[in-house]
Amino acid sequence: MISLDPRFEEDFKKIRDSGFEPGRVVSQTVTYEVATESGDYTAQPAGKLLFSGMLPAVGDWVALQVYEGGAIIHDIVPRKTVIMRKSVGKSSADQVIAANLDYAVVVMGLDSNFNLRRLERYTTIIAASGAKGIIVLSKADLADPEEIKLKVDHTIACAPGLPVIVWSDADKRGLEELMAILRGPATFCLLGSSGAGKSTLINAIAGKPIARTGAVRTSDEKGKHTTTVRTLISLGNGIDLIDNPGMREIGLTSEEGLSDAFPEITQAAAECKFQDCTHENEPGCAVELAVQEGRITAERFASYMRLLHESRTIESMKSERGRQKKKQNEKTLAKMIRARLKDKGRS
Ligand SMILES: Nc1nc2c(ncn2[C@@H]2O[C@H](COP(=O)(O)OP(=O)(O)O)[C@@H](O)[C@H]2O)c(=O)[nH]1
Ligand SMILES: [Mg+2]
Ligand SMILES: [Zn+2]
Repeated sequence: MISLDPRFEEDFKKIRDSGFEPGRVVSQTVTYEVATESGDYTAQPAGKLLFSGMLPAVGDWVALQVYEGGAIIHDIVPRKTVIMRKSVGKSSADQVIAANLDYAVVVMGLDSNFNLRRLERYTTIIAASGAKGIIVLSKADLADPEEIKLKVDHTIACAPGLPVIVWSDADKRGLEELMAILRGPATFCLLGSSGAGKSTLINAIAGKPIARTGAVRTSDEKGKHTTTVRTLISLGNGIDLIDNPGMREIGLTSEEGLSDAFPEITQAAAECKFQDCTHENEPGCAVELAVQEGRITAERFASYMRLLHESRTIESMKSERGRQKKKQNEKTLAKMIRARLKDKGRS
């Protein structure tokens, strides 16, 4: 059971008018779990959705048809936000992490987990998603005040404009600050590497142990993956959490988000002599000048260029795949037409 987000009321009305029930996808395995006001159902997507390739994701609001023994998802409400990453491995395909998120909370430890370059990856995919980013620096009890201050300053510089909250489960500092931002109705997710303290934070937000926390195994240095399926959990007060399985790789799906995640570079680039300046030894490059003058740090510039090259490689892989697919479809079609003509010739 779920209470419906009043911000989608118009969409829900349309769904009811067409004889369906509004619901939200709360988990996805082979089938979908959809929660509605009347109960939870295991559902299959309608053929129409399968053919269009537009499949529901956790967090989607959907039009559900409930019948005895099952349910069918007929339609997906247009997503307000969608957070994506490149699917793991060599494939260039996009993978939807979650839909209709208001906030994406990056959890990063103030211990050895602290990594600004990884943070920039997160803020880029968050900027591309349309959700608002929040940075939580966890395990503050493991660092001394001076170290915390330094790391907070670096974090602010690498996540311009985003709130940065220092949090410790030991004394619960920072929790109130975070809860003041996560006001319902709101859906949020936590991003961060295994062992960063996501599950511990979830339990603190929920006020009860709903997520399993795992000590970092020392034998193989990997955090235990305690979350295996992406699920939406209602924490009360209209706050919904989408819990992700741990993510080792966070590849960009496009160039989108980079300009927002690196505003100082975007700003400087507007002053480059050439509009299509690559910022690599070009005459009149305002970005390189800003780096030389220390207005943009060398680390931020290098990070930006790395992510830019990575996203462009992915984009060209995707368009190449699209071209190949189109060619394949045209070939299949031509074959079909030839076969038809042959049949006609026979009859
Ligand atoms: N000292 C300290 N340890 C923490 C804190 N938060 C989490 N941990 C520990 O870090 C480990 C990983 O935490 P967990 O929440 O499971 O991380 P997850 O993999 O991101 O979900 C566990 O052993 C937690 O007890 C904290 O604020 N302070
Ligand atoms: Mg966890
Ligand atoms: Zn330039």
